[in-house]
Amino acid sequence: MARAKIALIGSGMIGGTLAHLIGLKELGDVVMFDIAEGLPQGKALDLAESAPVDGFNVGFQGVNDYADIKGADVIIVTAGVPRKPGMSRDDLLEINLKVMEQVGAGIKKYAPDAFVICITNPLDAMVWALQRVTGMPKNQVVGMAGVLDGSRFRYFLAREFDVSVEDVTAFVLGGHGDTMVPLTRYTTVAGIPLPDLIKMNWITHERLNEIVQRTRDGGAEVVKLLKTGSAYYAPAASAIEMAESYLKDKKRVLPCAAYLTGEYGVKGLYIGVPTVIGAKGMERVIEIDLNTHERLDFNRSVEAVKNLVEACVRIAPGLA
Ligand code: A3D
Repeated sequence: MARAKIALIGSGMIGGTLAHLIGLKELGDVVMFDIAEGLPQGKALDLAESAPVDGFNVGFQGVNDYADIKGADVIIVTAGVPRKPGMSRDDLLEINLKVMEQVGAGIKKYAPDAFVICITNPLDAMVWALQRVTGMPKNQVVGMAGVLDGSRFRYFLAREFDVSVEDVTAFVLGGHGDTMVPLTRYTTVAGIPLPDLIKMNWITHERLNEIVQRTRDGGAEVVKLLKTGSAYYAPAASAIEMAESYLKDKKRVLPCAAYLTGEYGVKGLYIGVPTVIGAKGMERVIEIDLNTHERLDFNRSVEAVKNLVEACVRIAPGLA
């Protein structure tokens, strides 16, 4: 059976990490695309030279021509610019929207049957623009954010409780911005929800609120430390989890930015919600019950995404 073909559009910090993880997990052959000449070729060669040591059989190709992504099964998009200290994700909108128009045109022409995972920020607006430009089925184009935000929340909680990260499950919904919604009621340690852990005196409300806020600021915390760019190990690992669920038809229940057609009372926007990812792409949106407080937070987050999409339409009216 032929190996899967995975195209990475953008071969920067996340792109390079994605390629390395794909090699180590032998998920498929990798085509690394970038507008910078030599960058994808150099990274592809370097990664290929690590294969004999790590013992994996995966091809790496670095390219500057969209024709080389032809027939890709999965495409992960990180093309664009990341944040610098002091910038919000939304500050990247104008420049990255232009990048999405180029990337979308390339995907539409050469790999319209691929499963596309967008990572470029501001995520919920960029994945919306990418779907609009490609015209691809909406279950075939998704955004990665919830797995990463959830992973940050899980890590902070595991540290707090001094338990394995494996036993903490978390739900972070809404847009991937300052208004994201970590749902404490649906976050558990080995199935025990956080409200019960408060009753068991594992944590106070106040401390939990601090961890929720640290989760919301998780991306900015890394940006501030790095000074030159944003996080890439955890974002890459998160997108790989989604790609693997698609390629192996695992039907993992993963939060992702999915196109909503009335679920959660939202129509025509990409918003972070729990989904099932399998061989048919984003196969199902899972609609969970939100209480009044959670619903208010979620709606506030939806409003922020709506404003970003409206800003996209002002810049590129053709996308409406
Ligand atoms: P970086 O290392 O700068 O890589 C981006 C790459 O895109 C560079 O190699 C550029 O040459 C390339 N590029 C720029 N314009 C184009 C173009 N028109 N066509 C093709 N390639 C182009 O950034 P990074 O890998 O650290 O981050 C990539 C994106 O992911 C940024 O927008 C980040 O904000 C975003 N990001 C999102 C998350 C989420 O959770 C959603 C997390 C972290 C970063």
